[in-house]
Amino acid sequence: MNIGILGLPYSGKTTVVKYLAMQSNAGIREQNNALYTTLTFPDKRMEILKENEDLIKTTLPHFYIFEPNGAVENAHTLSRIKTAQALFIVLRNFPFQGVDPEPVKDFERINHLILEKDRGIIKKQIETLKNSLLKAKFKKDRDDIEHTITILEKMEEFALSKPLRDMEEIHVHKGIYTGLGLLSAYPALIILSSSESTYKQNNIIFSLPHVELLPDWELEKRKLSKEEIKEFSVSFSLPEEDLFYKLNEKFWNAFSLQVFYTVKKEDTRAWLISKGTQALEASGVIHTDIEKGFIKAEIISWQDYIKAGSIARAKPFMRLEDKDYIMKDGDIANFRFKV
Ligand SMILES: Nc1nc2c(ncn2[C@@H]2O[C@H](COP(=O)(O)OP(=O)(O)O)[C@@H](O)[C@H]2O)c(=O)[nH]1
Ligand SMILES: [Mg+2]
Repeated sequence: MNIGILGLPYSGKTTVVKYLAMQSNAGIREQNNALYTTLTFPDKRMEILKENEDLIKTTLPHFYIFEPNGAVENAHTLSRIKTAQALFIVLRNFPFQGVDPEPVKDFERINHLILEKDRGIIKKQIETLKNSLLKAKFKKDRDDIEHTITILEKMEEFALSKPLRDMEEIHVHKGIYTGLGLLSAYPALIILSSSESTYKQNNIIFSLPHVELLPDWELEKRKLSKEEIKEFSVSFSLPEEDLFYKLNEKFWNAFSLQVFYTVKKEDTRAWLISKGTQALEASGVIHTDIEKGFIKAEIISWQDYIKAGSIARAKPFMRLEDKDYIMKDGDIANFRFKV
């Protein structure tokens, strides 16, 4: 999954990229005028599985993070960020060159820029479609185009006042908004980038989920001794523990994601799916052949696994589920299929 980093210039985006890279023990790459890194989260359930089942190799989901180099409204930035499936919106909450932070105002500015851009894209697309309507020979094609125009007109109106992600049933039109790169529809999480002087100073409310982090401080911390960290933390009322866990807590709900596990000694994996995904689609995340030949899903819920303490002892709790079973977070799955 790709996550694009969006924010005003000097809001701390690159610092966030470095911070996420450090947390995930990943490198940073610069290519095509963008910075790239990989984000992974510690997974307590995987730790438990590893211990209980004596696993040799485990794999967690990777999130590909990229920061296009350029201003939000810049065409390059927008065409690049369009390829993301979700956004981190970085807001400056540290004084920079004598300028006090105004994260709420910055957020409004970003929203405004994105909405304006979205309306422009929609308008242009409606024009294009109206032209092709004149040329379409078959009724079926004309109906399809007219249907899309109706949706776009609704979007255009909605985007006059609110981001498209607030529109009812917007997920149904995912093909449209990702195709056109209508960023106000993309799921987003705010990273409030704070410093020692602003951390937890004000209770800021946003219309999106947000997490307050100390990216610069935590990068600095790596260079300090335990005593220095302690001294600094006390004098500036900063948390001694790393705040990365907060991102982990917010992330999954903000993007409506969860995992299921497939357990094999040599190769145990956590697979990324959206909340509400059915067993059939989940099986296809592993391999399309499994989806094509799907028979049943053998499911052990995470709660049952914990009660039993091992896969072997959890066998009596195993349920056989059909294609339309809605996967639960942490399910341990084995899909029966024919080739
Ligand atoms: N005090 C402080 N400075 C920061 C913080 N994050 C970034 N900076 C500084 O702000 C400037 C811009 O940061 P950068 O990450 O390059 O921002 P970008 O332009 O959004 O990528 C740099 O000089 C950083 O060192 C922070 O949390 N606290
Ligand atoms: Mg940068």
